[in-house]
Amino acid sequence: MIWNEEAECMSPDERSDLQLERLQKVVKQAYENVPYYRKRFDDLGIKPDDIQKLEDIEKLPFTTKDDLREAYPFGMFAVPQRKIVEVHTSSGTTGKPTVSGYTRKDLEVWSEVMARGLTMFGLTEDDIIQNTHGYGLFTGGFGVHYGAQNIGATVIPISTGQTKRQIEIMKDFGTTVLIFTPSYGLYLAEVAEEEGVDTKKLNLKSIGFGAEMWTGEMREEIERRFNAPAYNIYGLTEIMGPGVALECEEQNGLHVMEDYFYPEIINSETDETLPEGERGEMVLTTLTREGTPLIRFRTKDITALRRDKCGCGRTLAKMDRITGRADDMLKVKGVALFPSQIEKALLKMDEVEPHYQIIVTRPHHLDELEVQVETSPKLFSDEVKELVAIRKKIEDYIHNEIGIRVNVTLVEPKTIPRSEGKAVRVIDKRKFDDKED
Ligand code: DLL
Repeated sequence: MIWNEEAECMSPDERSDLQLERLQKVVKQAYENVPYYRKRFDDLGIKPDDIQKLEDIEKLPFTTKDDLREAYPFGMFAVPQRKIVEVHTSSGTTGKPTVSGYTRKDLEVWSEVMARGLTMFGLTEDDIIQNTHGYGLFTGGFGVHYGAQNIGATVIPISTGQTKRQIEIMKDFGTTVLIFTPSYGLYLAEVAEEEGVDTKKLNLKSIGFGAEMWTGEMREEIERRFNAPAYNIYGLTEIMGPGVALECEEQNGLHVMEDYFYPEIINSETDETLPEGERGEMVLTTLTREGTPLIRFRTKDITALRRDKCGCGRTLAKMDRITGRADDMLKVKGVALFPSQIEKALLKMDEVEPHYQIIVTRPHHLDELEVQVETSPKLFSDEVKELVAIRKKIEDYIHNEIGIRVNVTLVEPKTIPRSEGKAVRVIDKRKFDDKED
């Protein structure tokens, strides 16, 4: 089934016309109503009228997460605040988050794109969908909720956590569609097994999962454990939340909701736009967003776009699943963090050297973060009692900085490998790129 055949199966020419019309409008709105865009455009000598064809988008400046942080909290709103009916923020726990503001119409678009995606997963009004995404400032909970209700399915807004209860409800309510982040899904399966519940025998017909990177192996494991196909959901707070792109039954790339979000792939070093099929950084422009319209937002997510015919009949371009980042952002337990935040915490302490390495693993399907820190030579000869106290102190400092608890290991002075160029700060053992392994 296709939720909105007219929009999803439109001819490429018709769609380009629609995109251009919407692009011209959104650029004008941003220029007229967001001082940040007016200044950027004026500095570059660009006027909204310069957009005469879709390729003219390349004349426009990029918007970055830092630009949004500077406009914190409401500086990017293109409408008066009374027109904003909901806000969400990015998941970073410290520093200023980025704020996304939604008008009533923006929420309608959100529920439309999510309804399209959930229909791809087979959701109908006869289904019972259990949404384990967090409801709150995180966009996962509400995005899925709006889309599922638009379809008319029965939503169980259980949110994250309470894992045993999730399993009980799944069984008792006869959940048919389950939504989770891949790591939480695998954890859920593990707990179910411990509880003696056979997840293969549940009533599930499909699964939607996203919000973080995963491997082909992880998908196989999820599908095997729950005995249901699992479909990828991509999105980001700044643009909308989940619903920017979703996977159809072909399970081979995600259809980008191009009539609402204009995708480009660029070389993140040279900023050049790349042709179809080449891997690079995804840049997105919101085509109808009223609350916080964004022009050429640099997602830092690495992917490629493809326009070959899809067996499902949709003509929306497809993006490959995300397998890397153009920066060193890590998503650990669903929280975005940068190694620099850990460094900042370490620099506050006299007892340790600023030589550290972050090791991310996923031992029981849940992320674990270990920070190895070199002690100073003096400290290393101290008593164990002292070392334990220091370790606790570092853990507290880091917790304070990034909002999640990590395991700190103190290592001997000069044992963390030095590098000639960029230091290798992060060793991510979760391995997301099957192709490169
Ligand atoms: O994670 C939105 C979302 C919620 C997507 C629920 C899917 C399901 P943020 O917290 O702002 O928003 O994080 C956005 O997460 O730039 C990617 O790096 C990463 N990400 C999101 N979806 C995927 C995915 C939500 N399917 C950032 N695969 C993005 C890989 C993903 N990475």
